[in-house]
Amino acid sequence: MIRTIHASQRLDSRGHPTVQVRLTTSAGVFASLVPSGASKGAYEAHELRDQNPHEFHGLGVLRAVNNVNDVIAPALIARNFDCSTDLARIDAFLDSLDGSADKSRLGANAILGVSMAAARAGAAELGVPLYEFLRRQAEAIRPYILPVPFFNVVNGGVHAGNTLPFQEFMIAPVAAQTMQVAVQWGAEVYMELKKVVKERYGGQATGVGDEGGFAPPVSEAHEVLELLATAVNNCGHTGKFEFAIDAAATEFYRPEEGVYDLGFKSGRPRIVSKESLRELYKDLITKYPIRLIEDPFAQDDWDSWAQFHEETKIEIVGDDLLATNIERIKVAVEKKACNALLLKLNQIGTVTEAMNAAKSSFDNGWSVFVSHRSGETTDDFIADLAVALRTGHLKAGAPCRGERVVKYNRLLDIEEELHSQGGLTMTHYAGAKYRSMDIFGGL
Ligand code: 2PG
Ligand code: MG
Repeated sequence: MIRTIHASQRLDSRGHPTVQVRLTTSAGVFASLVPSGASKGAYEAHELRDQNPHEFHGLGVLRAVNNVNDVIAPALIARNFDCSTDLARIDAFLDSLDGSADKSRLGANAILGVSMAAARAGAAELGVPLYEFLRRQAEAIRPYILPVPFFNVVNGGVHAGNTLPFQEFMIAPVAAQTMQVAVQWGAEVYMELKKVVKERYGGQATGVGDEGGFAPPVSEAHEVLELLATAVNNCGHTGKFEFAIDAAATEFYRPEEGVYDLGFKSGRPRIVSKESLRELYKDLITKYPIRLIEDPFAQDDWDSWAQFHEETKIEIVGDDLLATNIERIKVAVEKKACNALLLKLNQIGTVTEAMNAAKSSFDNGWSVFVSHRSGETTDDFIADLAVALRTGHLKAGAPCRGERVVKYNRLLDIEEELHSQGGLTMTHYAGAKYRSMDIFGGL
């Protein structure tokens, strides 16, 4: 039974206010911190901000905090839910208490904080780790799968001050055999990349963006991919990594004209047609080991998505396109727009709905890629979530900045814990098979 629920305003990794929740049961106190995006899609659940220009430039979350303390806490406590068995019911109750279609009344940031803390309480009451509690909730099979970490080592788009239009350039150590080796290789390439960036662009270029990746003064994707290839080769890791891009193309789409502006950050337009953008991706895929592209097109440019999907075999991940929303997933399946879901808890607002979005994606033969937000916290919930749902891959930024490495460190803890309990029969690192994993089977 829940005894108390208390929310407070705290800071995220950008120094913006966010919601912290502390939920108490007989098993202890369980906390959560809610993340926040910068390249937000139009179909995401509503993040409630105070809009008071005199505090935090309007970004305060005291209304969301008060909604937890004054509305959610009394109503939820009165229902006598048991966190160990009732997470789905708790989440459904939170959704109905809000009553709006996009959680705009109470705020998805208020609701998610409570949902995550309730899941932690449920795990503690059963005496199991969070990943095991979430696995049971999702009715996922075992063995556990440790996800391939997609390290975002070069930042662009709205996550960095350079003129690079694409938002994220990721490296994935698919040839590693364990999470421990995967993280080591990722960190080695990251350190080497710093040297390469410094040699080419000077020491000032080694500052990092919102997700811990470098943000050198480049504008072209192929320049970045050259840097990545050089760093990987210098480390002796040739052939062991796949590359991935999150273009976050909604940010540079011009819907009135139906074109994309690759110069959107430089003040000098560099207009490309949908066809040229598609050709650019295809060219990059043939030249570099790119196996995943996220948001190659804008959230409403369905035809471009479908055409690109038909023409390439790589993983095409819907982020803004899907917003972790089952209704959007249905449309995307119908239109054959993509073949993978980007799973972000705060896009939908409860743990249960996010898990249902993952299940529906797996049901349709897609893969699922778990994600952090660019405004993150030291909460490591998504590491357990990725293991629980057997998603095979996850992105949590560079192997740098506390709010990023806390997720990778948690995955190392989980691996160590599982190895010490059951050896390799209990757990596998997904490796190159990350796309064929799901809650029902694989490996
Ligand atoms: C994305 C995310 C996380 P943001 O676009 O995938 O990397 O960025 O949280 O800013 O939406
Ligand atoms: Mg994205």
